[in-house]
Amino acid sequence: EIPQVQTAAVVETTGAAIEIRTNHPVKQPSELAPGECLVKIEYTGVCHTDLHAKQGDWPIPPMTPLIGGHEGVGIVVAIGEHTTGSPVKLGDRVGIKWLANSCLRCESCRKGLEQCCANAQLSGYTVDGTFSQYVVSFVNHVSLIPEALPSADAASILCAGVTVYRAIKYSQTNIGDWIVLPGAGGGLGHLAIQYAVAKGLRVVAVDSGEEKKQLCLKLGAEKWIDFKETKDLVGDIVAATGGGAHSAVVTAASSTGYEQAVDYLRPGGTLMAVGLPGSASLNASIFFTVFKAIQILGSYVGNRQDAVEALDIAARGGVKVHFALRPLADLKEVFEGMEEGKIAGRMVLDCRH
Ligand code: 8ID
Ligand code: ZN
Repeated sequence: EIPQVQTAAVVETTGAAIEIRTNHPVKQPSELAPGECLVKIEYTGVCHTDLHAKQGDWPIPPMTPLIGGHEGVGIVVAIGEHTTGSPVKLGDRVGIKWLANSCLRCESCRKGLEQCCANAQLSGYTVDGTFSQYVVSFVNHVSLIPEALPSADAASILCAGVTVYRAIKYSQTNIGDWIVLPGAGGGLGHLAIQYAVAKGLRVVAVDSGEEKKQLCLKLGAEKWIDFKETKDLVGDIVAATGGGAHSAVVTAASSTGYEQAVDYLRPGGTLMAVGLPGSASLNASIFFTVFKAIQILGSYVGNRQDAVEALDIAARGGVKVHFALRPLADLKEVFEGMEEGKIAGRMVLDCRH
C-alpha cells in the first residue's frame, strides 16, 4: 500500500522556483536503514526558515535539489529492518522537527544540546523535509503527538512552538516580568505570546499592521507597538514596561528586530536571539551591555524534551496555533505572502492528497 511515487515540492537549485512534482520517488520500506522510519505526512507548517533555505541566504548552504519543511505531522508506515529499541512503532502519529537526527553520543548530545551535534541532520536542509507526502525520518528524534492534539494543530508546535518555548524557558524571567516580542505577529512570535502568558509574563508585542495587532492583543499581549509607525521604540517600550523590559525574545526575521534591544531592557535583562537574518551582526552597545549587566543568549530550536513539554502545553489548550490551511501545491504563494510580511500566525499545508 506504499506507492512508488508521490507529490512533493522541490527546489531544484538554490534560489530556483518551487516545482510541484507528482512523480517524486517514495523510498520503500526495504530500502530504509536501521533507525530510519517512513512517515506518511498529513500536515506540515511553513516556517520562515524554509524560505531562507529556498533562497539560500544563510552562511551554511542547503542541499539541492531540496525538499524543504520541518513542521510535519504524520503516521509511521514503515521502520527500517534491524532497528532496535525504537521509541515509536508502526501506526504512531509523530512529528518531524528541524533536528531530524543526531548521534546521541557526542558531548553536545549528552548535555541535551543535541541540536548542536556535529553530525546533526536537518529536515528540509540536509535531508529531505516535509513538503511531500512521504518522508524518511529517524525513530530516535520523531516526536509522539499527544492524542488530544489534532495533526493540523500540532504541526507548527514542532518548530515554531518548540523554539519559542525553549527561548522563554531560558529567558530567566519570573511571573509578572515584562517580555518584549519583536516579530510577535509571525509564526514563532504569536506562539511566544501564548507561552509567555502561560508562564505568567506580561507581553509587549512588536510587529506591524492591523491584522497582526488584533491577533497579538487577542492572544494576550498587554501592549502593542507597530515598529513601522513608532518614532521612538525605546521610549515606547520603557514607558509601557515602567522602566524597561526584563527580557526580549527576538523572532523577527530581520536584523532591524534586534536594534535597540539592549537599550529597552532593564538592568539584568536577557536578550534571547532567535530570528535568523542570514548575514547580519548584532549591533549592540558594548558599554551599556556591560553597564546594565545585560545577557545576550542565542536559542536554537529545542531538544527532544523541550518538544515533549511544548507539545504537552498545546495538548492541554495552553497555546493554540493560529493558522490557515492550504494545499501543498500552494507553497509558492505561501512563500510570497511570507516574504511580504503578510502572514499573521502560520500557514499549514495539507499533504494528504
Ligand atoms: O531555532 C531558531 N532560533 C529558529 C527556529 C525557527 C525559526 C529560528 N527561526 C527563525 C526563522 O528562520 C526566521 O528568521 O526565526 C525567524 C522568524 O521565523 P517565523 O516566525 O517563521 O517568520 P514569520 O512568520 O515571517 O515572522 C516574522 C515576523 O517578524 C516581523 C514580521 O512582520 C513577521 O511578522 N518583523 C520583521 I521581518 N522585522 C521586524 C521588526 N524590526 C519585525 N517585527 C518587529 N520589528
Ligand atoms: Zn522552523
